[in-house]
Amino acid sequence: MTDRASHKPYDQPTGGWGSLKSLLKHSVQQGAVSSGVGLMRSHNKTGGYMCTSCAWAKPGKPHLAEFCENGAKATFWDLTAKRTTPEFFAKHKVSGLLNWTDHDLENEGRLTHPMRYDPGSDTYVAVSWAEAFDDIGAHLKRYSPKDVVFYTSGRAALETSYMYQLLARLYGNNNLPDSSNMCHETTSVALPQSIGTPVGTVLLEDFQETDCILSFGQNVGTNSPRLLHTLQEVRERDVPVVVFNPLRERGWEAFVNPQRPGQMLTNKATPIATQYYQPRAGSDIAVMTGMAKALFAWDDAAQAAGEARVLDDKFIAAHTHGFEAFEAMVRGTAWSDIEAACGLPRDALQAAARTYAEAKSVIAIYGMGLTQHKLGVGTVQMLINLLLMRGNMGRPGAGICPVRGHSNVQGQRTVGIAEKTELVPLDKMAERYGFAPPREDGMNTVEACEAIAAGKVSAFVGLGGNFIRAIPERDLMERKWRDLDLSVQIATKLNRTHLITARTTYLLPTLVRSEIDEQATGPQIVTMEDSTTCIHASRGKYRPASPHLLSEPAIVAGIAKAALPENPSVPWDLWVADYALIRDEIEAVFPDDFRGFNARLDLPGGFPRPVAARERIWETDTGKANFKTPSALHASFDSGSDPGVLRLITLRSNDQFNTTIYGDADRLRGIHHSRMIVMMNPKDRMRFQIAKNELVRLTAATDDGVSRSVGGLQVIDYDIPEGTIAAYYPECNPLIPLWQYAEESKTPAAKSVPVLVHREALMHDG
Ligand SMILES: Nc1nc2c(c(=O)[nH]1)N[C@H]1C(S)=C(S)[C@@H](COP(=O)(O)OP(=O)(O)OC[C@H]3O[C@@H](n4cnc5c(=O)[nH]c(N)nc54)[C@H](O)[C@@H]3O)O[C@H]1N2
Ligand SMILES: Nc1nc2c(c(=O)[nH]1)N[C@H]1C(S)=C(S)[C@@H](COP(=O)(O)OP(=O)(O)OC[C@H]3O[C@@H](n4cnc5c(=O)[nH]c(N)nc54)[C@H](O)[C@@H]3O)O[C@H]1N2
Ligand SMILES: [Mo]
Repeated sequence: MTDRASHKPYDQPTGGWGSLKSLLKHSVQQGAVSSGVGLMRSHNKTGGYMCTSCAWAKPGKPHLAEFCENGAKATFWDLTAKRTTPEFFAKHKVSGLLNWTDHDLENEGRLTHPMRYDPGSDTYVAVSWAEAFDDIGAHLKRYSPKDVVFYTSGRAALETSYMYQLLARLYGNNNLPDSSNMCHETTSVALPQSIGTPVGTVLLEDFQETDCILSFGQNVGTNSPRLLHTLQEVRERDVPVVVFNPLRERGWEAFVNPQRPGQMLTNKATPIATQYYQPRAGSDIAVMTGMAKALFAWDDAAQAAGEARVLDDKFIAAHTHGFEAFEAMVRGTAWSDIEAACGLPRDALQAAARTYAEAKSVIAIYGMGLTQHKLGVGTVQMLINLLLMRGNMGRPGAGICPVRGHSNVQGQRTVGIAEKTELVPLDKMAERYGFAPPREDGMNTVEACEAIAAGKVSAFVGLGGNFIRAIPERDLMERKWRDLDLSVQIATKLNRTHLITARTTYLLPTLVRSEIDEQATGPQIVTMEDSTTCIHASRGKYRPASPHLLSEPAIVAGIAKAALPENPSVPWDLWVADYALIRDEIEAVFPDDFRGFNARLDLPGGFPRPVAARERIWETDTGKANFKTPSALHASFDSGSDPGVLRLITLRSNDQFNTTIYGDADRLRGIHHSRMIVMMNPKDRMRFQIAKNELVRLTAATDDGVSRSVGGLQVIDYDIPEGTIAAYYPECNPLIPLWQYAEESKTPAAKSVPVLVHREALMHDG
């Protein structure tokens, strides 16, 4: 990779030829065993495998190609011809590999053998599975159970996840942090308080009936491109789409569907957003307060004139609680404060509110732009308030639609991966497996980091993911990680977490979802839950990357058998031989969600779990849908009135899946050749007397005595509000203090991090 970035705003649509070109490039570079044709046959199709990229819904009547550029990229990288073998590890000392980039590490291809770190030679050496399990088991037996952490990244299937949470509980803790702790945990905390469900209420068919879509803080073109198929259909019915995002994300602007030959030939894009607003980072509560204020004013006028109400007063009276306090807050907030907080003028917010008020049924979509803030929970609840004002909950074409990240992140929670005991049917598990489950809440991701930093964790088992790259406070965490006694990493590709070794470190390679999972009773099926609560079966189609790989259920069982006393009610080997038996266990423990599980696996479009709020049944403390009044207009950490403090958004490029970096092209933002950039409004750049493309260093604007900094960032003039800047995750994670997380959900506040900017030239000059 070259180190200087180029930037030329991208004027092409999302999808279209640009996406086909990129897809082809990755197919060739990875020499993948799959091809476009293979993808068309099996990808996201009933009888095929489910995409490992995002969690967006898979329709019952799939398109000819039910995949997108980024799903295809993820699959080509999974099915790559490249291999990271014992010979590779023999050639490369781990301390040397620490200088490699994220891209270069994973670009070595699939791991092939179980490996153990050998401190003497500073290399990984191959071990047998039996040896690995025996030693891991012997280690685990030595620790106090509360000192071990069982992390999951959101890819593992429902079957694996169920076994994994049972392993943790039989071992003696609820320490089950999940990637969702860094992601939609805010949703999982906010929605139950407001509407009594931890998940979204919208099904794919609601998009056919909706009259308006509001979108906040989600980058559809990159992170859930298949949703664009749905949005295109929505736009063809002339339904307005109102977008709030500090950046003008290309996916929300223009889309050419690669599956429509006519559209490909003319390259005439479907415009997606009908209104696009660019608020400051962290200011969505102010935006929504402004919209609500407009609704109240129009409702007053309508009542005075004896016309139809703007608010759904009948719904509010019959179904909600807390309206008066919410109304008082909105009416009591001055327009000038709202405008100052979000940087948008009153008439812009009124125009957005007008579109909302004129639509009968409205869907609100959101992503990390709302969840990863100090007041993320309050922000999501404010969005619910807006929907409740007009009864947009629990009827067709309306509701809340959090767009989840990892392909089974939502499902893992459903089957018991949770550190909070109140979310898990422990009594049922106690009875079924004849044991006394630990009753104390376990650690989430931030708490696990705190405990590791405090030297209180003995062992960390990671079921997928790249923990150290994904979390905040990287410098401290990399140092403290070395004090762990044991690190066990179940993975498909080499990443930096594997290179920060503990006293004993194992790297256990596993299958990817598109590979055939052959067990004693034949090829196995696994299942996952999409963003809209629908459960799908997935069958691998390709030969495993190496004969030495084990499936995730087999690895979990291997560790469990070595670490735990025998328990006849938990027949690990039988479960691994036939995953249908695990599904029976899931059904027995979660009967409402999984009734008839094995029989309903292949329902086209998946089978939806019941969500009470869809029926206007509110499983909340009040038995009603709760209006929740936000505590402030701005959701980020207070940076005072110092104009030198900027709010940094850390986000994804179009060429990465989280910490897996496919390349350095962020095509949809027109940024190429380097990820070490910071997007800045030219007015800010000039205010700080920074030259175009100059290199700068960012430091966290904190006064806790810790210095947090990232240098070598090239400033790029960008269409972004003044005072807000943006740069890539994971490069900028060292800037995020561990204590800057969302209140209540503890989701790290990765959007609107308060930072200072320094010119590198000046720093060198002295
Ligand atoms: N190809 C690909 N697909 C992915 C992923 C990937 O890395 N690559 N990751 C997966 C995962 S785990 C997840 S969680 C999702 C993430 O998908 P997204 O939720 O889209 O997450 P980000 O890329 O972090 O982008 C957040 C968006 O919010 C905007 N934003 C930032 N701050 C604010 C704010 O204060 N207010 C508003 N209104 N907007 C704001 C940013 O400009 C950006 O457009 O995608 C999933 N899908
Ligand atoms: N600053 C900042 N930080 C963030 C975010 C942000 O927006 N900004 N986003 C946060 C979010 S939303 C998330 S979800 C986290 C992501 O955190 P993680 O989920 O921990 O990270 P990933 O990058 O998805 O993990 C990639 C690794 O998973 C392994 N892997 C891939 N497929 C499989 C598989 O099928 N099985 C197994 N066992 N392993 C597999 C590979 O070895 C690969 O290297 O990061 C969070 N961190
Ligand atoms: Mo995520």
